[in-house]
Amino acid sequence: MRFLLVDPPHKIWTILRAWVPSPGCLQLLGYLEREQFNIDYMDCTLNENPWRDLEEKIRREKPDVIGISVICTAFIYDGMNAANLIKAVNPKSITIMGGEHPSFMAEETLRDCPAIDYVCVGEGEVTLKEFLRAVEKKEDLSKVLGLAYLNEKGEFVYTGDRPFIEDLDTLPMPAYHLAKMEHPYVELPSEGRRGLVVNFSRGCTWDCTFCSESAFYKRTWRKRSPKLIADELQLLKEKYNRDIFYIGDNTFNVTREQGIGFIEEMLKRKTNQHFWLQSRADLIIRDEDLLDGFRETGAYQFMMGLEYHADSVLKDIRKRHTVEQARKAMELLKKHKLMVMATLLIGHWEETEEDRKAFLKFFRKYVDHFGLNLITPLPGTPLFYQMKGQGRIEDLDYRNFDYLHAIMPTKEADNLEQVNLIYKDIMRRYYWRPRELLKLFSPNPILRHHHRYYITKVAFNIMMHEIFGKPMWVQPNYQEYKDYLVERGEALHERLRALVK
Ligand code: B12
Ligand code: SF4
Repeated sequence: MRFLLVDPPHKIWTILRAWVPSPGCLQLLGYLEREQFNIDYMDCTLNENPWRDLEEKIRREKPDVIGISVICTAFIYDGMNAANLIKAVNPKSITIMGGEHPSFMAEETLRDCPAIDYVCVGEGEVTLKEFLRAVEKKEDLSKVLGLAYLNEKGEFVYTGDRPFIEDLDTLPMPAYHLAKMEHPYVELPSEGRRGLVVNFSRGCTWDCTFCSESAFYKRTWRKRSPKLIADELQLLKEKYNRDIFYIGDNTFNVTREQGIGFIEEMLKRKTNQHFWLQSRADLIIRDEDLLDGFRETGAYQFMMGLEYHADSVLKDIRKRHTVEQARKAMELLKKHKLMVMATLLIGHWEETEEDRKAFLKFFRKYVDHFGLNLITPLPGTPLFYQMKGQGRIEDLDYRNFDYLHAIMPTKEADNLEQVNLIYKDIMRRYYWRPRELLKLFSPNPILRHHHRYYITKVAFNIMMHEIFGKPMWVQPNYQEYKDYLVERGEALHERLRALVK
């Protein structure tokens, strides 16, 4: 039986132009390979003609089962369109979709897109293995935990929660050999050419209301042990020449032991690699004595979800740190010569122009990288249900659920366009300051590189667009599915056209 895992054609992270294989897909593939399945992988984000190439591959190879990975809500329609195309080309291929969004919205996803046969709810490895075995042996799929589907009567069936894998160290190394690691697109240009995104833990023990990660992993946290992390980083250096990483673990040092273990292991290996890690303000304060150690391993930046400058808002979103802690954490990072990347959330209901002035004043003093986001009620999160209940979600086009588009109005800005303008205005006010432009000449090579990249490639492009109407940068190989269908002409019949998202 042949299984193909597809990362469907979707937009890359335009704001930093990060173009990397999905760590989740590579982990799934490594696991299935160890279980000796006949597997294949297609990361459509790297194809020059992604829809055409996907179509040709399905037509040529007719895989028995095709998995579609959707890691962001914003990609759900891309995943659905991939399923539609697959079924149009080979109706016999069984499709199964996985990822956070379809897990949370399994019934909606299945009803919205009949081309998806199954949804894997939750963590994928064991469910997918059991699913593929059951398909192979024609066994009863209702016995496979973690599956959702519509039965012959069209009723929604959920087979029950799949327990989490207890020990992530039992998972094999992600299947980097199946990714196109040498493809020229695969890089993190804002950080450096040989960049990559990796992931060594799952979940988080906090419960911020807007966080889909904590909801998906039910407020639990599991991690790979430092030795295996170091093995993976070393392999990436030696075999793939990768030396700068965005470590995607939402909260890297949930325990001190994890931080200490990482530092000890990486100092032993001396791989001369560089890391952008993520953490929380309270954990940075707790682990102040480890910050020099982190820097010596090659860590250059901590990204923290500092979100806002007012305790009332932090309380409202259950952030469980205070403004004072945020300030202290930023000061400590600076003191230990680590860069501060703050991810921030604006667009709160009560927010006023005065608040935004105070917000900018507070953060611009410390922040090296300004990760401005608009608060987004991601499906599955407490915020989503809360906002839905209050009727505040005004845009239900999931394409826009990327933290960069307004989804909800505020009390003051009662239409979404106004909120979008507020976002752009803050970006402008932050970046076009002499102090920010001076970073272009910073003695810190990583900061200098990042700013040169961001200001010259991204911000300048946006400014030229806004002032002179010059075209914005577009991902050269991204194509809307509907445009592909137009290009491809009459070949697809009406029924399938109607399903296009
Ligand atoms: C890697 C990553 C990226 C990469 C994506 C690369 C790629 N090719 O897809 C980059 C850096 C480009 C990226 C970009 C963005 N990302 Co991102 N990213 C991550 C990150 C750090 C790791 C994901 C991961 O690998 N997790 C580990 C694996 C094991 O988990 P997993 O992917 O969920 O996969 C498991 C299951 O879901 C399931 N599964 C997944 N696929 C499939 C398929 C099948 C068939 C089956 C059976 C099962 C299955 O099994 C897997 C293994 O158990 C997560 C944060 C995190 N720590 O999870 C955020 C995250 C996924 N990103 C997120 C977001 C919002 C974005 C952005 C919109 C930017 C932003 N503002 O933050 C952009 C999207 C760009 C755009 N076009 O709009 C959110 C998504 C929230 C949501 N529900 O939408 C997350 C959760 C971060 C967060 N907490 O906010 N991202
Ligand atoms: S601390 Fe970060 S990862 Fe943890 S629940 Fe809050 S937003 Fe999510």
